[in-house]
Parts: sequence; C-alpha cells; structure tokens
Amino acid sequence: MPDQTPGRPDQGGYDFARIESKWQRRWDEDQPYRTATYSDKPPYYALEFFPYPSGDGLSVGHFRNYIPVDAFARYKRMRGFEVLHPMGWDAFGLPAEQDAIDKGRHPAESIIEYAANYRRQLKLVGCGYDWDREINSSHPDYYRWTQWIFLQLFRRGLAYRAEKRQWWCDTCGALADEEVLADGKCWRGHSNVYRKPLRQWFFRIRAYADRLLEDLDQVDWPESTKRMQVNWIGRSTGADVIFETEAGHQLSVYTTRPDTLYGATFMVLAPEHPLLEELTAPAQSQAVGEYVDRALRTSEIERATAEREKTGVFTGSFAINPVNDEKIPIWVADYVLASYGSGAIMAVPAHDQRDFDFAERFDLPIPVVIEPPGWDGQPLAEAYVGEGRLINSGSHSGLDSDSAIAAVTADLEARGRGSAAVNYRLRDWLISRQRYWGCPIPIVHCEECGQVPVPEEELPVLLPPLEDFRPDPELGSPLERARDWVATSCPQCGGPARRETDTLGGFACSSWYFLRFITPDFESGPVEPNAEKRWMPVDLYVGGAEHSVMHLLYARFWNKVLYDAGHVSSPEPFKALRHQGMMLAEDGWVNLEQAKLAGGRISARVSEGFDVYSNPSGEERDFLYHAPAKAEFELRGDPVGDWAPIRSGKMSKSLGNVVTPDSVVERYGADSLRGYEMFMAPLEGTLPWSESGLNGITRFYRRLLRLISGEPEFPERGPQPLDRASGQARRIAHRAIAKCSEDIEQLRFNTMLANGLMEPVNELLAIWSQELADSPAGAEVKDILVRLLAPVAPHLAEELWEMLGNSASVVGASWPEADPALLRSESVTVVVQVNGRVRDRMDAPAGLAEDEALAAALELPNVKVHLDGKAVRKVIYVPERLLNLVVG
Ligand code: ANZ
Ligand code: ZN
Repeated sequence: MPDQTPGRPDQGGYDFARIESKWQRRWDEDQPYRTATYSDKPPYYALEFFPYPSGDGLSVGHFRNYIPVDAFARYKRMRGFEVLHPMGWDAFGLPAEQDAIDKGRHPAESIIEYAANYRRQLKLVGCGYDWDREINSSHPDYYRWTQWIFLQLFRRGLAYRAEKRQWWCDTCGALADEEVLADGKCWRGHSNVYRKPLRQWFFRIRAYADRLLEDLDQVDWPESTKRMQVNWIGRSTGADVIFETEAGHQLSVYTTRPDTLYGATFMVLAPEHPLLEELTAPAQSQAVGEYVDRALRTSEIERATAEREKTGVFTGSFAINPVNDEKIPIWVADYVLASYGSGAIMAVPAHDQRDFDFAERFDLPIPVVIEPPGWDGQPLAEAYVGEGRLINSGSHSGLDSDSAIAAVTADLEARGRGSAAVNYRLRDWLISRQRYWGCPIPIVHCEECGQVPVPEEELPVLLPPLEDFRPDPELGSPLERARDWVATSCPQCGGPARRETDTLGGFACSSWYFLRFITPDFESGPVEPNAEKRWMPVDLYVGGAEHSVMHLLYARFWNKVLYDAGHVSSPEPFKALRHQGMMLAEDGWVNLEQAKLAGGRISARVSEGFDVYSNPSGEERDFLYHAPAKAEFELRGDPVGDWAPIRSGKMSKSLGNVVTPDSVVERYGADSLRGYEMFMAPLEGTLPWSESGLNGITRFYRRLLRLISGEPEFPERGPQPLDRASGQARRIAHRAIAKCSEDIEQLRFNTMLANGLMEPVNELLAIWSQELADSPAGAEVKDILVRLLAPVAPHLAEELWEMLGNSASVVGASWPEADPALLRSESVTVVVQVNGRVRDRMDAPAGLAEDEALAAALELPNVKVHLDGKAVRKVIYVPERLLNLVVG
C-alpha cells in the first residue's frame, strides 16, 4: 500500500495538515453546508449517484465523482444559490448481504460502520455535504416510503406477481439475469445454474416504454447515455402475423419485416414455447425433449450471440404461410428467445442472417424476395438484410419495402391474419428477491382475499431481525425462518394470512432517494410536496457511466408513476446528467528478479507477488504497492536492465493498487488531492494516478500562499511603476474571473485550474511587489484569487481569506464579477510626442486613463530628455493611440 514508506514531501511553509484540520473543525462547528429547505435564494440541487458503503472504504478513484460535484456546489453557493448537496447510503442489497455472510456479521451493524467510514473520508477530503440530510435506505424511516411507493404501483396495477422462468442456482437460489455470467455460472461461481418457473414480483415498466423514450428530449444528458436508454427499451415496429398449423393451431409471430413474408420458408419456436409439446410429432418428441433440456441451461446472452453455430430440431409439424399457402416446417431452436415478441418467428433465410445460417446448416430453401442491388440471380453468400424492391412476392412484387410493409399488413388485417404491432426489448422489471437484506414487500397473502396491501398507516413492515439470514434454495426466502413474522392476519377480513417473504431488489431503494434528501424527516409522505416543487428535478446528477442504464431507467419510471399520481411535479427526475471518467492506477516498474516476463506480459513468479515502484532508479525509487501473486500486467516499453515498465490499468482491490484518500491527504493534503483530481483530466476523461502530478498542485498552492501572505519571490528586475503594475494586475485578475466562470459553468475544471488560476498566479508573481501587494489594486487582486480558489481548495481558501482580514467563512462569500472594461486586449502601443514630434513609444494597458498615460510617459527616458525640465502646458490624449505633450 502506498503509505508504507514515503515521507511527507517538503511543504515549503504550506502547513496543510494544520490548515485542513483547523477548517474542518470550524465547519463542523459552524455548519456552513446546511441547506435551508425554503429560502429567498434560487434553489440548486447537485447530486452524486447513491453509493453503497463497502468495507473497503473509498479510493481516490471514487473521488473523481465527489470532488468535482463538491466544487461545483460550492461555486453555485457563491453565485447566490441555495444549494442542496446531500449524501446518503444505498445500504440494502446483495453486496452488503454477501459481505455480512462472509464476515459473519449482521449487515445492519456493518453497514453503519462502513457508512461512518465513508462519511469520515468524505469530510477528510473537504466535501461539503449537509449531513443533517444523511439517509440510509435500510433504515425503517426510509424504507417505510419505499414500501409506500410500492403500494402506489400496486394500486395502479403496475406491480404484479407472476410465474416466470427464472434463473436458479442450486446453491444461491433465485438469480437475477445480471447475476448469471456469460459462462453460464452464477456470480458466485457455482455452475449448477438453470431456469425454473418461479413466482416473482414485477413492475409493469413496459407500460411506460413510450414515455421513457419520448421524454429523453427533455433532458440534458450525454447522447451516448440517451442512446443506451433507447437501445435498452428497444422499440421496433412491424406486424404480428398469424400462421395456422396443419393441425389447426394458431401460431402468432412478430416480425419487423412483413415485406419479406413470401420468403418465409420455415418457422422456429423458442424451446420454452407453450405450444411446442403439442406441436411435436411423436417421432420427434425424444429429440425435441433432449434439445429443450439443454437449451434451458444456456444463458440468453449466449443464445443470442450471432457467431454461435446454430442448433435446432424439427418438430415434425408444418404451418401454412398465409400469403402463398405454402406448407413450411416448424423447428425448435434456441436462437429464438421466449421473452421477445411471441417466442416464435417466421424464418426468412434470404433476408435475416440468423435464419440464413440456420437454413444453410439444415439445408432449408433460401428464396430471395427482396432484390439485392446489382444481384446476378445466383444463390446468396449471406443474407441481404436491406430494404428494396419485392420479387417472387405474388401480387406484391414490384413494390418497395416501405409500401409493401403497409400493403401486406393491411392485407393480413383484412383477412384476420395479422395486425400492425409495436414491440419492446424492455422486459417488465423483476423486482423481488428471495433474500433477507432488502426492503420487505408490504403485501399479505390471504386465502380468502388474495394479495392484500398492508394499510399505509401500518407501514413500515419491519424487516424481522434474523440471526441466520443465509439464502436457502429449499426454503425460498430466508424470511421464511421468521415464522412469527410470516404468520399474520389479513388486513381485510381478519382471517389468518401470510406475509410476503420476498424482498425488493436494491434498485427499488435507489429509484427515489433523490426525493428523500429534500425533506428527510417528513412524516406524511416520501417528500413534502411544496419542497419537492421547489427542488426537483435534480439540476446536476453525476456518476459513472458503467451500470447506469438500469438505475436511470428505473428511477425515471418511478418518478413518472409518482408524477401521474400527483406526488411529484416534474416528469423527469434528472435535468442534467454527466459521467466522470475512470481513475487508473499509476504506471510503474517491476524488478524482473521478482516477476516473470512472458508474451509481452508480466506476471508473478514468486508466490507472494511482487512490488511495483514508481521509478526504477536504485535507491531513490518510491515504493508504490505490492501486487498479489496472481496479478498480471501489460508491458509499456522494453525492459531497462533488470526493470520492466508496466501499465497498471484499473485501480482494483484484486491488483492491490488501490490508492486511498487517507494516504494522499496525509502526505499532500486534501486540497492537493482535490486540485489534482480536477486538474489532471477533463471530468469525463480517464485519469492515470501520478504522484508527481500531486506535487505540481502543491507547488501551485505554495506560490499562491506566498503571493497572498506577502512573501512572494520578487522578480530579479526592478519593480515597475506602481500604477502600471496595478493596472496589469487587475487585468490579470479579472481575466482569471472570466476564465474560471466560463470553465466552471461547463464543468471544465481542468482548464479552469490551468488557465484560470495557475497561469494568472504565475503572471502576477512576475510583476508582484511589496508596494503592489499593499495597494488597493493588490488587495482587490488577492480578494479575487481567494474567491476563485474557494471551490477547488476550500481549506486553503479559508486560511487565506482569514489572512485577508475576513471573519466570515469564504463558503458564504460571493463569486467575483469580471469588469468587462478590464477584459479587453491587454496592451496597446501609445505613441508619445513632445510638441508634435514622436519621441518614444510605450506599451500601455488598454483603457489607460489620461492621467495614468501622462504619468507613465513622464517616466520615459527619451521624453525626459526632450522635456528638459520644462512644464507641460497642455496634454492631447487619443486613448490607446497617442499622447502629445505641449511644453515650453
Ligand atoms: C422475419 C424477418 C425477416 C425478420 C427479415 C427480420 C428480418 P427487432 O428488430 O430487434 O425487434 N424475432 C422476433 N421474435 C424473436 C424472438 N423471440 N427471438 C429471436 N428473434 C425474434 O427484431 C425483430 C425481428 O427479430 C423479427 O423480424 C424476427 O425476425 C426476429 F428479413 O421476422 B424478423
Ligand atoms: Zn383476507
């Protein structure tokens, strides 16, 4: 770990440890980050993704999310907004439960300890949250309202219980789709995973699919994130076509290409299709049965993989193509998914690649019905999937695809053989888990009354304390062990009833937490309605792009349901969304005596693993971290002597290369970590960790500290005249305001720091003097710099602010305004004449006043000579161009 050797670098008078602990203590006392739910100021709501507190604590990587949002929240506060910037814990769910099982502790206990550690780390880095609003989704005061929202959905028919084939692991029990890995094992590595019918709770999110698509127009989100929502919803249009089988069954298929109907030469059913058994001829039933058994053990992701060799079995039955009455065979194959469309397809091998591959494999005909451009009439080498002119299509031949789609659909409709249809890839949201550590579902099962909601005034249904909360596949949910809790009476008829023992998956808790922060103690609803109107939607929402698709979709769905029910005021919960980039580990060097080089990769030879250093130069090398034996790294160049340069890649616990904020704050200070994370890359960019980058930030703070505390390193050459220097200094400072304001509004923190703070400070140091520092212009410049620094380095800014004689916190100071007059191009050349003859030129700041111009001109050596001690009788000044002195 990084904190094993290094000492603290010399801070040159910048005692960050003292400064930071002083101001953090002060903030704890004065609570400057507290938000007034109601005030005269305009509201601004800045929020990060809801974190799950893990026992590992936060790494510097997590702070790529927290630091920039904190800086922005500080900036908005200085701009006069009432800023809501809260933090809380996504505490229910599988990771917390698994951790508790692994460590033999109760999750309720460990989550509180982990959350406390997160809070400590966030404070350590100076993130200014209103901790009065801290929430914990596993607390009854919170999940009471998760249950209440569940009941709103239930009452509207948007929560229902249904039997579906569900992933099942004989060791872990029911699994969500995302818990089944591509290799067919469960997320914990067990291989006895298959699907079996289970009764589960679902939310009817498909009913909101169109609005979830349309309303993306209303939000300022990255295009790629919007596209992921669109793809996930996967809306397509086409037709449902009804095929009659020889035995008289009706088989409905969904197709996006009714224009290709004449080319349908076979049909394929999913292995789960309800009519499969009936349609299977006795001679084929053994082969079909074996095929289905195998298919049910294959994951959907694998089944849908295009490259996979197609498999399938003929059922022995035939259907009739409704447009040409041709008899076509019915097959079963696993590339048709049960969960999409009707779970059956008409196969058009000439125009669908999967069908083409299947037809080639099983020697089925491939007639072309859409003419490929430039086609020579020969058999196709691959499917032609484009649109085009219909051929071999009876009365529809000659039409183009678009008109054929309309015409064929109309024909089918007229004959009762089909209809236009819309389909969504989006499935209803499977929300129940046979797990302990989640929000109990507030439903009671009564033999007489069926599913009965627990009355609102009896919420929350408390999660019963359980010593043994491990999942047990035989039992179903571990909550079955709480017998006294399960046995209850029906709220409707008073008869004996059983509580629902499934719990809600973690996505439910994170689908509404942004509402709870607004009025976390409100007792008569999830959020106080007037306050909700004031604060929602969230103005800026920031989190990682990975794994955000479902969270965003589900949160949007819940928000829309609450909107329809009149409980929230805006149809979309997150107005602007941004994603921070990843933090990578620092590139390093390994000693080849310790590690093995093979095939361009470096791996451990010794069982204990090996050390990664920041540089390979003998004694001076810094220790970085100790990689475990199983770690493997990519080379980033040729080895030098015994040393190999490696790319460290993602920060991860398994590589042992995680840098903790604690170690960085200890050695460089929180403000340096903050400055580093904001300066080294754009918000969305990937950022490799680098200790030397931290030193650069620290040096910048030292220069700024010297400038403001009055001990700058004065430049060698003599100071300029004060009025000239002060004009320049003000210009630099006002340009800094303009640059910082422009950049921070766009969340361009890196250029804000580079061009809005570091560059101006260097320019100022070049012209700084004691005289300037003590002048009104000097005071103005110092005041501006500290205000600009405040969002980035709040501790140092507070210290400097106090040094400047302010008694209130800089957190509440206003953001400076740039004077437009000082932003114009900096210097102009003014020609100086004496009695009409050009005697000298001077570079002067633009907008120089006449008296300033005169004073500067009188100092010019050549002008002095020509004045020769005579008095100036008259001054003719053409601003920024010419100054004529009439003497004599
Ligand atoms: C005939 C056809 C001809 C098709 C053609 C495509 C091209 P999207 O666009 O993603 O909605 N399909 C329908 N149900 C399916 C299922 N359960 N499993 C696998 N594939 C299924 O996909 C719709 C198309 O995917 C449908 O249109 C159907 O194949 C296939 F030249 O029907 B098509
Ligand atoms: Zn009842």
